[in-house]
Amino acid sequence: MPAVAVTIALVAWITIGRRAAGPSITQAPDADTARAAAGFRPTIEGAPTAPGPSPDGMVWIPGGEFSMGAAEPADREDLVGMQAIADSRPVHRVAVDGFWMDRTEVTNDQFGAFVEATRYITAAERTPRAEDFPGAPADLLAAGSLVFSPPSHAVPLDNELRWWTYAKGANWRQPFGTGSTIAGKGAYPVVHVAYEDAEAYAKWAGKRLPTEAEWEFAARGGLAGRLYPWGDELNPDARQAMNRHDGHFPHDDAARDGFAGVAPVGQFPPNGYGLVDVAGNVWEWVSDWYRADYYAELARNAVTSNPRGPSSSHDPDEPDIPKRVHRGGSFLCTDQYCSRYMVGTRGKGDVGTGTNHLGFRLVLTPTSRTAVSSH
Ligand SMILES: [Ca+2]
Repeated sequence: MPAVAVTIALVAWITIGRRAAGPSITQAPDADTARAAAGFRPTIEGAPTAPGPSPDGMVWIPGGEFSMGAAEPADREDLVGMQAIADSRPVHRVAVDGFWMDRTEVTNDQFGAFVEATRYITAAERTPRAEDFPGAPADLLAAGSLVFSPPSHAVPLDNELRWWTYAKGANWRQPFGTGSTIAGKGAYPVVHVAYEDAEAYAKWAGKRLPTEAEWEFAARGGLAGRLYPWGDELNPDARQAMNRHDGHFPHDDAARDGFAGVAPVGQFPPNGYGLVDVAGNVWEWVSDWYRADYYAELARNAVTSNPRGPSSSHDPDEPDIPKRVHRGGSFLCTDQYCSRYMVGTRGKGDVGTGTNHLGFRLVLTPTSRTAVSSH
């Protein structure tokens, strides 16, 4: 297999994440007892009042102390799933300072303003260099990105390349490849952003990517130990609460949540802090390096204050690929394959790679407030 193809295959595996929990996750009759047994204790919120008016498009996250991570699901049938979210355990106690967070994922309109102001060129728009892929045929060295391209029929779920394609010309402006467009999609989350692209946008905006702990504290919305940002029911009150893959994965998305594929931001109710789409729609970059054993390290502390992630990346499955953490799941997550829209679970990805289900949102700490521009 040519180097580029190998890279694409690896990237696909990384980006999609390994399959997660099983078909149904049930709560014990006494959910509070089950949560306590799993190590969850109540969230203790910090500063409930923001130290000033919230910047446009941001909401105040009070910070405080909370239990971070995911319990082992009660349904043990899917052992692959259990293993896949083992990196979200043990549940451990973390404290974070208060901060503002973007209410939505960064949109195409917002990213477009950044590109217009800076002429920034994203990683997916750059032609791969031959020296980085020795031996690769020249025609494979084309700028592009990974696009979800579902088959027309059911397929075994053991090879992600059955539904991921490296599409030439795919980038944030052309999310499905050469000839596609984001016209009329300004309110959709920007996708096909590598980590460096998200950092470049953050620098321009005077903000930063959240740490993984900040992201989870914010996404939990003040609740403790719940499966989802809104509670424990996948479809509370028989309504869809997020944009996910809703049908038989990967070929049939019934779109009962209203969307097959990515949705404009903010189509579902906000969580307790006013954040939308912290479950589903698109994955979100956070600033922590990924290590599968990081939570075990933190669990040695009674409480860890403002953790910023390990000093380097290490994924035992692919130790040579530097990865940072993804959070929140995407429109491709389903209880049949990757249920990591569950708020305590983690994703991971090669820092150099975006896809059409990966975006980001930013945060701002009060001490950095003066750095915020008027974008
Ligand atoms: Ca959907």
